[in-house]
Amino acid sequence: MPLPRGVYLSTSLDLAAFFGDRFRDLDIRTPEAIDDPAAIRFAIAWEPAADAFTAYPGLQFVSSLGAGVDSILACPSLPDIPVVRVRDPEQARLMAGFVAWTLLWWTRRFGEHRQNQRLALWQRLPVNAPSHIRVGILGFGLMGQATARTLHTLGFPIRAVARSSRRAEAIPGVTVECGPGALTRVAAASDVLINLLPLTRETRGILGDALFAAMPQGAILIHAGRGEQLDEGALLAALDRDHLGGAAIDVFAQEPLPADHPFWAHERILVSPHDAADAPTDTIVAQITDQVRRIAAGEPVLDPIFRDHGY
Ligand code: NDP
Ligand code: OXD
Repeated sequence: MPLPRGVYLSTSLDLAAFFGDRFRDLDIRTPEAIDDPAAIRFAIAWEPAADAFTAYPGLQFVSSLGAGVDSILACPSLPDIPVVRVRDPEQARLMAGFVAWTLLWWTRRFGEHRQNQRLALWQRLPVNAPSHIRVGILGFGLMGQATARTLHTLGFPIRAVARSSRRAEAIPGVTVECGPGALTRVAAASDVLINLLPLTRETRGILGDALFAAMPQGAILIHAGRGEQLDEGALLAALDRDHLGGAAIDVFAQEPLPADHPFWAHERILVSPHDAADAPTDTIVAQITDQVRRIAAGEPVLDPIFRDHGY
């Protein structure tokens, strides 16, 4: 018996080209190639258009292309059906590697070494040992916990923030804070602050003047959550008055980052093109195929996100 059919819904990515023939067992098409929209049972979405879901009354679930579901939940035509995401330890390890690399770039002063290399200048620079560099991680889910484990192994003292400590897996030596004031308390005690929060009503714009003012002088920001969480003007101001020491930014309010954006040329901002941790394509294919097999067997999808929480 053929498996249920699906549709690709994205305004920013050519999902059909991205997957090519990787979905060997599934028939998934772009909206233009679908002749019977009522027969479509699932969607793979990434930044869908406002009316993207309207044409498909028989949808049983929607899957994100990755960990974040913010653009799907924000879509006005999203019906009341389960939304699933990719949950992949390998993607989380990619994130942990990205964060570890950027953290070490700043704390081991590689930017200065690069400049010195251009001048053929042999200059040993003093650095702090990991045990003297306090790390704060905003978000202690799949990405945050993998990152905490990696940084803990390197010897950094870590405090993390979650919404509710119930879901937090205990990692020896990592303190998890929740509730009112947790973000500010952790930011105030972080020489390096890492944002790995999902974009929700509560987290939109949280990286702004108030949080930066709470951070210690010279602190570093690593931001790989979502662009809408960062007040870009506030970051520039905090860097330019030397309150913050530097920033590594992977996600932006506008992507691709426009060519005339001030972040590109800023000496103390490390820009990466939203590729901190792409979910491996084989995993996306395997997880979505598994979800489709579940609905074909009359079972509920695995691990839908909590729509009320927004992630
Ligand atoms: P999870 O859902 O596993 O974890 C989210 C974490 O954030 C949880 O610990 C949750 O708390 C916490 N949280 C949510 N809202 C709040 C809040 N208001 N205050 C404090 N804590 C909060 O998500 P992932 O770790 O898998 O991914 C997180 C985000 O990272 C994604 O949504 C995406 O935006 C971004 N991402 C970016 C990538 C990139 O390449 N730049 C790649 C992958 C992800 P609790 O544990 O209590 O639920
Ligand atoms: C994701 C991402 O959410 O890559 O997976 O941003």
